[in-house]
Amino acid sequence: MTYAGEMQVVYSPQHLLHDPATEIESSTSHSPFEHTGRAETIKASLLADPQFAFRAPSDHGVEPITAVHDAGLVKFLSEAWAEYQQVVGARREVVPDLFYRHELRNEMGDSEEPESVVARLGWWCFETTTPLTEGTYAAARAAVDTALTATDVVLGGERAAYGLCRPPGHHATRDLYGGYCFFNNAAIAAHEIVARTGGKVTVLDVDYHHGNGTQEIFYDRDDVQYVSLHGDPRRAYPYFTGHADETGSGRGLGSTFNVPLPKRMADDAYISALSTCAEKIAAFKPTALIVSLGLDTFITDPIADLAVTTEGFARSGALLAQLGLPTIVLQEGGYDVEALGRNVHAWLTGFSA
Ligand code: OKP
Ligand code: ZN
Repeated sequence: MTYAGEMQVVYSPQHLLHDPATEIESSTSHSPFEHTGRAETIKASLLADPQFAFRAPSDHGVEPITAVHDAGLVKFLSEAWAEYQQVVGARREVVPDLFYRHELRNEMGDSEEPESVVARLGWWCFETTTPLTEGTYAAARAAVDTALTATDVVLGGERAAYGLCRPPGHHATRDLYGGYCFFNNAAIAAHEIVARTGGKVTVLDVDYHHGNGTQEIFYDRDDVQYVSLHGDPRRAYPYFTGHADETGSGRGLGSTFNVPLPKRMADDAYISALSTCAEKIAAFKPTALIVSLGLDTFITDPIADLAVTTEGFARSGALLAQLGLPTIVLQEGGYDVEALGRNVHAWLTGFSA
């Protein structure tokens, strides 16, 4: 049976393979905010509504990933956990001890990728909250396949599709993983659309945290617009990017648009900021829209400080549907797990109504 307004949802149980028990954050080790229960509660919420039709992702191989990321990052993530077990010892989670910073080699030129797995962790990762576990690589590959399968659905003519990506992607840069992200699912999908269709694409990032990775990947390009509204980096992770004066470089000048938001911003002010973003998107005239959907702007999110409600999410979806663009919605953050399924459902239902 099909329903009017039915939306395809791409989901894979492979995300369960990325299952860290601890995260090192705020100088403590605690149970991770980004855990398997997040995707499972979203799955349950959408499965309960016959308007959503589930399908599994198909294998798209590694090439769409290396079109966006350094092949060395992919190779490292595919082998690091196992190598660490041999070289350092049996560990459930693998986390870097040190990070390569260019200033270590001021006046000496850059070094090459080191050999030691300990050193390579610090070469490819930028922070401590993103542990590698035994199944992390398989899960991260499945998240990319999820994004690319949702992309296939929309390129095949559907108005919209939702990819239940986990782990998320928007903090992963061309060369670095971190911020709970390994491969940049949204950037890989955006590049794939440009490569396959020649059309321009917008990535609209509504996660509470600035998508530094997506911004970095497309910063000098004029065929992919990056628009983000997020907690002001003066107080919010990832701190070093997301300021309003970051607008792109070279050919890409003007195709990055950042809207830093103040603490406790609630629905009306948030929707007004979102409609400014919608105007920027309309002016760019993309052929498709990718939404990096983070629900951590929610009023009771444990790691953020905005005050958007479930109703605000429904209004957000409805506002963006008015752009009339083929739209791929990809899951990013959202850590109030009790409300997460309801909030994703509200956003997607608002879009489809
Ligand atoms: C990933 B996504 C703040 C914890 C920060 C990393 C946050 C990654 C967010 N106390 N840890 O953008 O939702
Ligand atoms: Zn986030």
